Amino acid sequence: MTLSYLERVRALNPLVHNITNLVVAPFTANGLLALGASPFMAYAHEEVADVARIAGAVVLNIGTLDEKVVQAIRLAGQSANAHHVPVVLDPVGAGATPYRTKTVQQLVRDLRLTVLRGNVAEVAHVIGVPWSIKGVDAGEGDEDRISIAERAAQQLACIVVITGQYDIVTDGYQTFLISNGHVLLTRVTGAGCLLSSVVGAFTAVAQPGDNLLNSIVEAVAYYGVAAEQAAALTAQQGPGSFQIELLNQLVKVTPELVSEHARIRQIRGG
Ligand code: ATP
Ligand code: TZP
Ligand code: MG
Ligand code: MG
Repeated sequence: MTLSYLERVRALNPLVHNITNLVVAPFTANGLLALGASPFMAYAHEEVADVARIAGAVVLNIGTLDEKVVQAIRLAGQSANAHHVPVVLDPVGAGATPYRTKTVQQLVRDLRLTVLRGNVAEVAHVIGVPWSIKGVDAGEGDEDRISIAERAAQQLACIVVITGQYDIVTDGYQTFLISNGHVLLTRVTGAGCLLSSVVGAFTAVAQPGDNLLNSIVEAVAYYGVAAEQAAALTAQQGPGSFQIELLNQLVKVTPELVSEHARIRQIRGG
């Protein structure tokens, strides 16, 4: 696979509209800037439709939801759908409470998603499969993770990214496993949320005729390679230094380094 979407993001500096949670907003904005995208956090009901319309991608994240945020998400998503702007949904904590599960299941009925990105428990609950979850962190479940990802992608007609020790990227018919990343990512809050926004930036630069699935695979591998580089430089110090170094590496990692270090395996389709 030629890995060139990263260069395109850096060249085009796409505007990424984020409606995200109050835990991760600054880290997400800094991570998008480090990648080479242009983050915009905008929540007011009076403006979200206008922002979504002009954005390269819209990233919707229910991490600290309330009814005002959910309505902002709905308005931004509807505007993005109407104007053919890609939509990424991060269903943070789906399954943790009935309110989160009900809200996210209603959102996926009302909006057309380009990408759904979450941990296995969150994606399972979006499609009504039981899986243990503690707050925003996935627990254990009985079903096969790959099958959950593929079923979710087929049901929602979108690309699904399930992250964890290894990452699954699928459109329901072609499926890739990516085993980059580092366990220190689990010690930094917002590592998953930032990845959702990075994925959003990659969807923003896809042109008609591009292979969107390949671009998402590249986004996930790029992020994992950046984390590996950051961990190699800071493992002795711990998660605080790692978090800062991750931002540095999101700037420094080149497409060539991604190609060299990516561990990508296609396990279905192709
Ligand atoms: P959770 O809340 O369950 O941690 P999340 O939304 O934070 O989910 P993660 O699944 O942690 O998202 O994924 C974020 C990034 O961390 C991804 O790049 C993923 O590959 C990486 N990652 C997660 N767990 C591990 C691990 N054990 N080893 C290596 N990388 C990991
Ligand atoms: N609580 C509500 S949202 C949030 C927390 C801790 C951030 C979750 O971020 P991530 O990327 O899913 O770990
Ligand atoms: Mg995590
Ligand atoms: Mg998450």
